[in-house]
Order: sequence, then C-alpha cells, then structure tokens
Amino acid sequence: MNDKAVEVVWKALDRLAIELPSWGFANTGTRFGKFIQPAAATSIQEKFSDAAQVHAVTGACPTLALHVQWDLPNGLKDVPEVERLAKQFSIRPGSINPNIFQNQEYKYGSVGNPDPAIRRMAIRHILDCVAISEALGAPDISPWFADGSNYPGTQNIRKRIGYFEEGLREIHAALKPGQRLLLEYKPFEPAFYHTDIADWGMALLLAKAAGPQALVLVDTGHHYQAQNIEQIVAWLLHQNMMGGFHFNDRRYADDDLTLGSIDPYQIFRIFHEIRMFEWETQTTADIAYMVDQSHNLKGKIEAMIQTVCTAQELYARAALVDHGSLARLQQECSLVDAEETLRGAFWQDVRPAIQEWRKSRRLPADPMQAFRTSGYLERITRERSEKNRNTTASYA
Ligand code: RM4
Ligand code: MN
Ligand code: MN
Repeated sequence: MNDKAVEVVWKALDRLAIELPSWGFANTGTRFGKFIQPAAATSIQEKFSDAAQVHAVTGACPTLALHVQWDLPNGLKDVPEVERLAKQFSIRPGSINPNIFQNQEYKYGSVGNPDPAIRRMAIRHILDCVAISEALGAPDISPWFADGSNYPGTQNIRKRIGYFEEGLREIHAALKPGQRLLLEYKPFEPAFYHTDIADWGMALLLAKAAGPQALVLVDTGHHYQAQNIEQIVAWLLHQNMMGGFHFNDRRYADDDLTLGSIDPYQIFRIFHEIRMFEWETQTTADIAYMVDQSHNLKGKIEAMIQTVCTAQELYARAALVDHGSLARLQQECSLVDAEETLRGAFWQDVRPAIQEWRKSRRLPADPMQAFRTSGYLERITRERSEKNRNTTASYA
C-alpha cells in the first residue's frame, strides 16, 4: 500500500467511532433459554467497566448505548449514577433505548396498542427517555417497537398506523434542538403476522410524520434474505433520513452475530455508499454507528473487540475506493472496470496500515492480544462467577 493509501486509511479511522451496546455485555441466549457466562456483566457498573476495556484496546468506542429499563430502572433518578460511572470509566452515555416490549401490558403492543391507557404508558416511558437523553447530554433516542400481531384479522393495521403517527408526533414535540429520534424497523419477531414498523418505508413515513428530528435507524439484521441493504442506505442518504445503524451480521433472521462474520462484503458495500455520498456532496453524514449484537456463545468482550476491529477494517477498505475514477467509470458504463474499482478496494489488506495507525495513536497494535494479556478477563471471572452461577437460565 502506498503512502497516500495509508493516509486515507488513517484519516478514515480517526473519524470512525463505534458505539457499544450495554446489553451486549450481559447474559443473553435464545428464546429457549439463557446461556450464563461466568464473566458476564450483571450491573450497569460492570457494563461500563467492560465497555471501557474495549475502548482502551481499540480507541474507537467512546460511548455506550443504554437500555433504559435494564440500565436505569428508576428512570431519571438513575441519571446521577450513570454520570458518575461515565466519569469513572471515561465512557460517555450513548443512545438511549426505551423499552416498550417487555412489560406484560405490551402483549398487544405499545404505541400501537388498541387500549389508549397502554398507549399512554408507552408514550410516557419514551418521554421519560427524552428527558434522560437531555439530562445525560446523549442526544439520540432510539426506540424499537415490537408492536404487531400474530394472526390475520386480529388487529386493525390502519388504525395502528394512526396511533403511531399520533404518538410519535407527541414524542417529537418534546425533543429539544439537537435531540434525534431514531426509528428502527424489523420485519418480524416477536410478531409473526404483521409488524407495525416492518421496513424502512414504514419507518421513513412515520419519521416524516413525526417531524424533522426523526430519522431512520437501520439494524443490519432486520431485513428479509437477499434484500439490498446498501440500496436502502443510499435512499435514506438521498432523503437526508439516515440516522444510525445497529451493526451485526446474520445468516437467517435477526441472528445478532458478529459484524462481518457471515458477509463482510455486505458491510463494505454499506460503508461504500456512505463514503461515496460524502465524497459527492462534500458533507459529513451525521450517522450513529452502533453495535447491536448478542454473543451468547462467544466471550462478550472478545466478541466486541472482534466487531470493532472488523468495522475498522471494512471502513478503511471502503475509504480506499477511488471515488473520482469510479464516478467516471459509472458515467461511461464501464461495468467491469467500475466493479473492479470496488472489488480492488475490498480485497486490499489494510491490517498493516491499521496496526501502524494504532501505534501512532498509542494504542496496542493487536487489541485482542492486549486484552488477553491484560488479566481483566481472569479478574472479572473470579469476581463475577458466583453471582452468575445464581442467575437462572431456564424459563421454567
Ligand atoms: C431488537 C432490536 C432492538 C434491540 C432489541 C433488544 O431485535 O434489534 O434494537 O434493542 O432487539
Ligand atoms: Mn437493533
Ligand atoms: Mn434485533
């Protein structure tokens, strides 16, 4: 790789910040049961501590996404504690995730529920999240709605659209300047017949109905097989509606696997669309890059380090695309050469350049190895295993 290419990689890495999910450090499993790990985090303090380890070895993860009901069970009252932890571990609070899917009341939906009292409860919770976001100075609120139904004819789909428009408008009205409402979509699960916000079109229309500070969040695992995700990203960029990502990979459905583990070219193509947009428009897209993964077999901190390193590698490779010549080749319809321009960047081995970047930023050249030799995992395994042994994995 020549000096110019190395410089491009370094510049790209300097701007790439990846937000870690607090829930990614906790015990998770499948719908058949949880798999308990002796070192898993069981408190907000432990989640901050684990995230700080990932940041220490990668230098790329300054923020931690919080799930309000799991991390701030007392809502606004927990803000001082979160601020204290953020200071202690030098990790800022990231996106604020409401929980409108877990309470018994939400069996038939939250903001789309036919019962006005339950809709009110859900809206009130999201309004609390807006207040938490403001208090923490963490501007993104990212709700994911599990709302939907399991059988044809059991719910009025159009009425529920109306409830969402109305509810989201009210929530948007509470946003202060700078705050953003990022609407996530998902085609199915837990609902198996209809999901109220099932795809990017529904999310986009609802965001438009809500107001200018509402944007769309793309979770890479929330699409049907074979859907062209980078095309969705291109559309959202074109509409100035691309708010953020939940990164993960998948083979079948919402598998929440490690980023790039199944299809690294997919993530590269997404990054390419963003870089090409920024090059063409000479702007910087304000996109929150967040991880949303559930590592129920891998060690959680190691899986997170792997994810961050993969994101850096794929982002750096996308940065190496020669946009000027690609634009010319596209214009001329030089298909093979245009495609090879993309593939040429994808197949570059950027790892040596990334190692040099890390050294120049006083980071360990090999984050995984640095973590493994740090002794942190052994220490938390000792400290946490008893508590984890008492955690129940069964649904019985
Ligand atoms: C959903 C979605 C949300 C996440 C929940 C726990 O599938 O991806 O982002 O908060 O899972
Ligand atoms: Mn998600
Ligand atoms: Mn998901």
